Formats: sequence, C-alpha cells, structure tokens
Amino acid sequence: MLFIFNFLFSPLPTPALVCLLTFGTAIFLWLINRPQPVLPPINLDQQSVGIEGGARKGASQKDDNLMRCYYSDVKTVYDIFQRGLAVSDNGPCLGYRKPNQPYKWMSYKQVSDRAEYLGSCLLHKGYKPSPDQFVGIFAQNRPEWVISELACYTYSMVAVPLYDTLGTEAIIHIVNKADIPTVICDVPQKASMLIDNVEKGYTPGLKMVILMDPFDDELKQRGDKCGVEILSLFEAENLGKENFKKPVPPNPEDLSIICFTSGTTGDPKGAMITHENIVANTSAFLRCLENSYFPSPEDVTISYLPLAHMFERVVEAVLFSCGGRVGFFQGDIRLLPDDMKALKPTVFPTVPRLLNRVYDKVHNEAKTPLKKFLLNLAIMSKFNEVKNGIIRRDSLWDKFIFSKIQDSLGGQVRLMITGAAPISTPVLTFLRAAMGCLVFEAYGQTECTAGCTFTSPGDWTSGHVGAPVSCNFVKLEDVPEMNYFSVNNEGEICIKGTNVFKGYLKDPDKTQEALDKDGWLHTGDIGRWLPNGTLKIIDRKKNIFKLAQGEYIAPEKIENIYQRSRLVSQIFVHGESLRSSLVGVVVPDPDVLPSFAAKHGIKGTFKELCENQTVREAILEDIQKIGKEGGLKSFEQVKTIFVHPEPFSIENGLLTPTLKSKRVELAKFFKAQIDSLYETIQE
Ligand SMILES: *[C@@H]1O[C@H](CO)[C@@H](O)[C@H](O)[C@H]1NC(C)=O
Ligand SMILES: *[C@@H]1O[C@H](CO)[C@@H](O)[C@H](O)[C@H]1NC(C)=O
Ligand SMILES: CC(=O)N[C@H]1CO[C@H](CO)[C@@H](O)[C@@H]1O
Repeated sequence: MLFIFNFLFSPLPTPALVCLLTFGTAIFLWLINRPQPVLPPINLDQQSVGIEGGARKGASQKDDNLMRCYYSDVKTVYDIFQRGLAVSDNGPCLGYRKPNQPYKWMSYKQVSDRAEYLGSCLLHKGYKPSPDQFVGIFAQNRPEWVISELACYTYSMVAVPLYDTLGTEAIIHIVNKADIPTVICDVPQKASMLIDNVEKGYTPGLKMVILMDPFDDELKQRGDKCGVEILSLFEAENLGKENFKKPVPPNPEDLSIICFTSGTTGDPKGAMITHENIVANTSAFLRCLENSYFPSPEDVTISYLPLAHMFERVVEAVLFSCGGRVGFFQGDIRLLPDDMKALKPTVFPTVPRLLNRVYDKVHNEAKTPLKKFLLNLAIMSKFNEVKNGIIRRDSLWDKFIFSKIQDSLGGQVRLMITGAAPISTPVLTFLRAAMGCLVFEAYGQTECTAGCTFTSPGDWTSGHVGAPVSCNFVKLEDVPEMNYFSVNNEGEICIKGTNVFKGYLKDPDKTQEALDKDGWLHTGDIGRWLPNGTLKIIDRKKNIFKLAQGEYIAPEKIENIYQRSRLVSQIFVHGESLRSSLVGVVVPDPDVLPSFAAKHGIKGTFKELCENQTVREAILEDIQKIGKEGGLKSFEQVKTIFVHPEPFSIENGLLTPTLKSKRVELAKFFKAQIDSLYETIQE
C-alpha cells in the first residue's frame, strides 16, 4: 500500500506515467473482472418457516404448494431426457473411455435411438408398454445402464436395478418379488449367476438375459437347457430396429423405478419411485441452484457412485434436464483420479468417505511444521473469502497450495454435492476453501428420492444439513422413549411432499411402518431445528447408524453374532458416522481365556492376559472368523478391539436393569480406548 501511495504523490516523469496508466488499467480490469460473490437468496438467520400443523417449509417457498416440476413441459424422466436432447441441440450425452485414451461420446439422439431399439425388442419379446412391467438392470455404471433405463421409460416400463453387494440371496428375492422376466446385465459372470439360480429352481420366472459384454456359446447352451434366452445387447437392439414400435411415454404418476435397499434385517425392500418423485427432486435441486451455479449444456459430471442408488441418478437427471453430459469412470475406483483428469467434470457428486481421504492425504503430505503452517494459513485465508461469497481458484493460495488437489479432480469442478452420510466440519471447511467451487451438503434417503434438505448458497457454515427443499415439508415428531419432544424442536424427522415414494413393493406392513396415514414418511433419523431454521441430524431412532461410506449398521445384530465365540463374555461394537469402520470392546470369559492363551504359549493373571497384545490379536481373529461364518459383511466386522477385564454391569452403570447394554454410556466410558483404537487403524 505504501508503495502505491508514494508512487501516486511523487512528481510524474513520463515512464512513471506509463507505469501508472498500466497500473490503473490493471486495477480497472481487476474491478470489472473481480469474482462476483455468491449471495444468499434468503435470510440466513431464517432459513425455514413454520406452517400449520407444526411442520416447516423452506424460506424461499412463497406459498404452501409444493413444487412438482421446474419446467412445465418436463413431468417425467422421459421428458427430462427429451429436454436435454432439445436444449443441447443433440449434443454429446454419454461418454466412456478405454485405459489411457480420451473420452468418446454418444450424442443424445444416438442414446435415444438405442433406447428405442432396445425397448422395441422387449416389446417384441412379449413385454407390454405399461408400468406393471419390470425389467432388471444388473450392471456397473456405464452408458448401457442409462440406455437400458431409458428403454424402459420410453415404453412406460419400470426399471429395477440389481447390484452385487446385495449378495445372491437378495438377488433371488428381488427377481421373485418383482416378477422380473428379463435382466439386462453387463458381464458374463453375472449372467452365469442368474442362470445358476434358474438351474437350481430358485427363480423360475426369469426367461431372458440380455448381455452387454461378449460371452461364449457354453453360457448360451446352459441358458437354453433351463429355458433362459440369452441375447447380446447388440442382437437385442437389431431385433428392436427390425420390429420397431413407436414410443409410449409414461404418465407422471406412473412408477419409474423400484429401488431395493438393503435393510439391516430381513430381505431388501423395494421402494416404489414414480416419475413425479424424480422430477420433483430434480426440480427442487434446480431451484436450489438458481442463485449460484445453474447447469447448462457445457456441464459434465462423472458417473462413479452406484447408479442403483437414487443420489447418483438424480444428479444425472439434473444434468440431462439441462442438456449436460455424463462421462463414466472405467469401472475401477482406483482409476478415478485418472478418469477425472481426462474428463474434467464441472459437477462432482460425492460422498464423505472419499472426501475424508482427500483431506487426510493433503494433511499427511504437509510434513514439516512450515508446510503445515502454510496449509492452515491458506485454508483460513481462502475460507475467509468463501464466507464473503467469493468462490475462486485464481488466488495466490490456489496457485501455490491448492492447484494440485484441484487438478486431481480435473481442475474444472464448479459444483460439488455431498450426501449419503454426514460430513465433518473440518473436512467441509477445507473443501470449500481448497476446491474453489460451490460445495453443498444434502440430506435424504431413497424413500424421498434422495433429497429432502439442502444447504443454501451463501451459507458456508457446517454442522447442519440446510433447510427443507421446495418439494417437501419437514416436521419433527415426538419420540418419548428417547426423550425427544417437538416442543423442544427435537424429534423424528418426517417428510411429506411430491418426492415421497409410494411404498414398498408388495409389502404393506413395511410400507405402513414408513408412511403414516397422512402421508408422512418416517425417516428414523432424529433431528433438531437450529434457531436459524436449519436442520441438524442428532441421532437415530433405533440403534442403527450409518458408516461414513453410507452403509447401515445394526450393532446389536453384530454383537449377537460375536457372542457365539466361546471367548466372549460381553462385547460392545462401536461405530461412528464420520468413520468407515467399526471397533469393539471385548470382555473375555475368565473360564475360557486362560486355556486359550496357554495354547498360544501365554500365561499370566486374567488381567495380564487381557493386556497382552498376542492374546488380543488371537481374540480378534477368533471373533472375525465367527462373524464371517455368521454372515457378517466385511464392513460389519470390527477392525480392531480393546480387551477389558471388568464385566459391564448394572452397578457400574453400563447395563440397564434388564441387562441391555447402555450404548451411550459405554461409548462415553470407553472414549479414550475407542479413540486410540481408531488411531491404530487406517480408515
Ligand atoms: C445456524 O445456526 C447454527 C447453530 O446455532 C450455527 O452453527 C450456524 O453457523 C448458523 N448458520 C448461519 C448461516 O448463521
Ligand atoms: C505376551 O505374553 C508373552 C508370553 O508371556 C510375552 O512373551 C509377550 O511379550 C507378551 N506381549 C506383550 C505385548 O505384552
Ligand atoms: C432439492 C433436492 O431435493 N435435491 C436432492 C435431490 O437428490 C440429490 C441427489 O440425491 C440430492 O443431493 C439433492 O439434495
């Protein structure tokens, strides 16, 4: 500043005048090119307002009519795609790549033609153009996934995604429950598994498999023998081209997709989602973006989060509705950074687990105190700008500190949305500073088509999930057994709106548990209204919680399985939604432990045995084996344990009078041990 000051007031020789003019021009250019701050569209101290009956709506909502659609001519997912085709002027739509090659693009028209051919083939094979006709899609994210889905919508049929992590039993359940005669799948292994199920008589209704990848004759013959026709996708499309049928677009209230979600107990439930549900969510999403970054045909997103989940599908719907493009990852999450560099996405949907890794990596790389200091200074300075609504990537901090991380995401990300599980404050703040793009957090679940609250542009605080979106109301309902009351602004989060699903497929009991008679969806999450009208998630109604990667955990179920180990007298399984793995506290059986330890060549008092690392590892190995036999998935297994010599009891306050674990107390009591357990494992 001093330099400028002196410069301005000294007598001006000609070269100095030139300098000044240059300088003035620079200031002028800076003034007109200065990044425009993103201003909040609403009063951030009052982000939601009460309506009759104790529920709340988003503050930007003028009346009590919930939003159904953003564009009046777009009422179904089929319409969404047609709009993309029109506004992009048949631009690029779906992209894919082979290792180390650039992306190749299919145009909107190519995609829509292929969908019409595939759909015509299904009709030719006996399907009817009607929303009671179900087609399975069993594939990783790839262009053919979207083509298959669109094939269904083009003729009013319903897509039913299947996915690997469900396990064979669940696949059998879904194929039977939804009466799926045809599954479109990606690789021969999956087709083989489906045929295996038919051979064994588990899924007699399956009649056809359409395969995207090449397969051999043997598979075809196996299919022939058990009455399953196997077609390549290529053959299927040709067949449809020869037997072409005119599209039969769906109605808004028709079913579009059935999303089977893996519960913690029992069979997966099929959430019935209509076209209107998806359009409502997509529209509300667009409304949220109105004042910040509105997608256009220039936009591109990367598809790597499972398409079988609504989160990813809604993000893609948002892009399609604006004529944008979707590029697919190669199918291997380890190659994602390489794909990002090749694609340069502008819209990046993501989950906390991935972001935690980015955060850890950057912080671990700053090894010297100087580097740590600079990193923190950079985060602080940039975040100060963010607080004023300045989102940019061209400051000195960006050049010297953040450009590497930005480049690792392709360098063009303008909009990041995180959902599926809560994200911690330091990670969110870091991202907002470092990435130089808008970062929003969304909260929701499959049953409300992914999203029901969204953080507002201009609100860069964390620790809440924003305010209700324009397609639903939110209310909190008393949960007396947990001491949550709506008069205290706390309770179970309930949602009502155009995005709320129609119930579970052929499951009136489960539907009744989730949807009450007035149409409120009961989420099972406990929320609190903050004074400024945002919602904070504070608990779970049952003892069920989500890990950072979005998987539900029912700790009691896991403990019951581990109890089968002879070594275990008592066990407490602990997890946190900001972490991606579980840890445990084991109280060993004093009668069994000494002889078990002796077998490992270790002797000592009970307390010494409990403290011995070799013993600890042997116990861990034993319970993990039992867990595996008991059918626990790998994310349900504890990664490490602490061995405690004193039993949990009513006296020490760790058990209820009915001898149930007091989970909150246990977590408090063992906090130090739990923290150090998490330090020892690489998450
Ligand atoms: C809203 O309230 C919460 C809790 O009082 C606070 O942490 C947050 O910063 C507030 N948000 C804004 C934008 O003022
Ligand atoms: C465990 O016990 C064995 C045998 O008594 C001993 O050699 C070993 O050092 C102990 N390990 C620890 C970590 O205490
Ligand atoms: C406004 C709204 O409800 N949007 C949600 C739609 O779904 C996406 C993806 O799941 C969420 O991120 C949004 O919050």
